[in-house]
Amino acid sequence: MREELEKLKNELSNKIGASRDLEDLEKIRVQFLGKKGAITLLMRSMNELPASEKPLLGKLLNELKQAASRELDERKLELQEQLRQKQQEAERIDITLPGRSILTGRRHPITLVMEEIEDIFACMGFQISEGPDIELDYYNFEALNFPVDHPTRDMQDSFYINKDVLLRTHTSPVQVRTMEKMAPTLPVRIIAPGKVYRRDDDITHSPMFHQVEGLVVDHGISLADLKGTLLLFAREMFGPERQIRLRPSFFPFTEPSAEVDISCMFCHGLGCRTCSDSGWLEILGAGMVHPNVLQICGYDPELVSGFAFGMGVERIAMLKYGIDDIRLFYTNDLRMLRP
Ligand code: 2NL
Repeated sequence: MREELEKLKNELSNKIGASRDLEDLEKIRVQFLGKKGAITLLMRSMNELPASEKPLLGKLLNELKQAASRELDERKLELQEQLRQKQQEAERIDITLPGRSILTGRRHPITLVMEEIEDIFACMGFQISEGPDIELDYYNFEALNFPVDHPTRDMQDSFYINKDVLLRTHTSPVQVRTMEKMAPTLPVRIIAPGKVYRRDDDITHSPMFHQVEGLVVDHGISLADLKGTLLLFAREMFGPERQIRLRPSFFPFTEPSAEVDISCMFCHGLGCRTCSDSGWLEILGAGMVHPNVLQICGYDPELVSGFAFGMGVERIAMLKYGIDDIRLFYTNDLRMLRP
């Protein structure tokens, strides 16, 4: 019996020594210490031994069992450590490799300029108003005092969906809708930023572009209010030394109407290529809201008056960033978006 135990012990040690991984080792544990394992069976057969041999053999058997457990545990730790090392080796990160740089962008110049315009007017107490890009002829032309035979009402100049529906050619319909909702509440003090559409395509015109329009309606609004507001805007946008000038013009929805110029910030009024030697740059159109428009939108032109203006965002952005071809904004040149 003693010899048998010695043999079993050697056999176990050899097998443990030869085990290559944790599964191997588990199989060995079951072989010796499992329910039907060699050591377990021996312990069960103790009953059949003569009483005189029990104490000694029992002791030896217990020692064997403990030694087996210990050896198995030790080998298990060893194999676990081996496995851990192998995994670590496989997952090793070369911290000397250069990192992958994260591509960052920034807002498109059109968005930047539009937000800057919004901020300047928001500081003067204007609310931001928005409306649909697909508009009714009524809001785009009719309510704005356009005569039926006006050239932009022609199919050649605007994108019609049917005879009553088109892509808006300016953001004025947003202001008409806002007045219609608000009337007769005062004051109306809004700006309408957004996309507009016209059948135009060259280096200074795109079939889709952006506009910001502004509108103020209240008691006693005069051309002086318009001039003061636009002078403040010009100085915030293009520098504190800017001057503005108003030249007579015509729009169906304002009377009187004006083109508004700022003193050229490239040559400070001396004359240069950008301002065609005039010293002035045209940046927007404006005027006093036509009484017919006020009437249609629910305000009494005998009691209230208003001023309005409109500017092309692309034109402002081209002047501000020295961009000479409008199409650069829309051709996905990533230089437009690099920080
Ligand atoms: C331009 C000129 C302008 C307006 C837009 C307007 C809106 C209403 C009533 C009266 Cl609801 N006027 N807007 C007025 C004058 C000029 O835009 O050259 N835009 C690019």
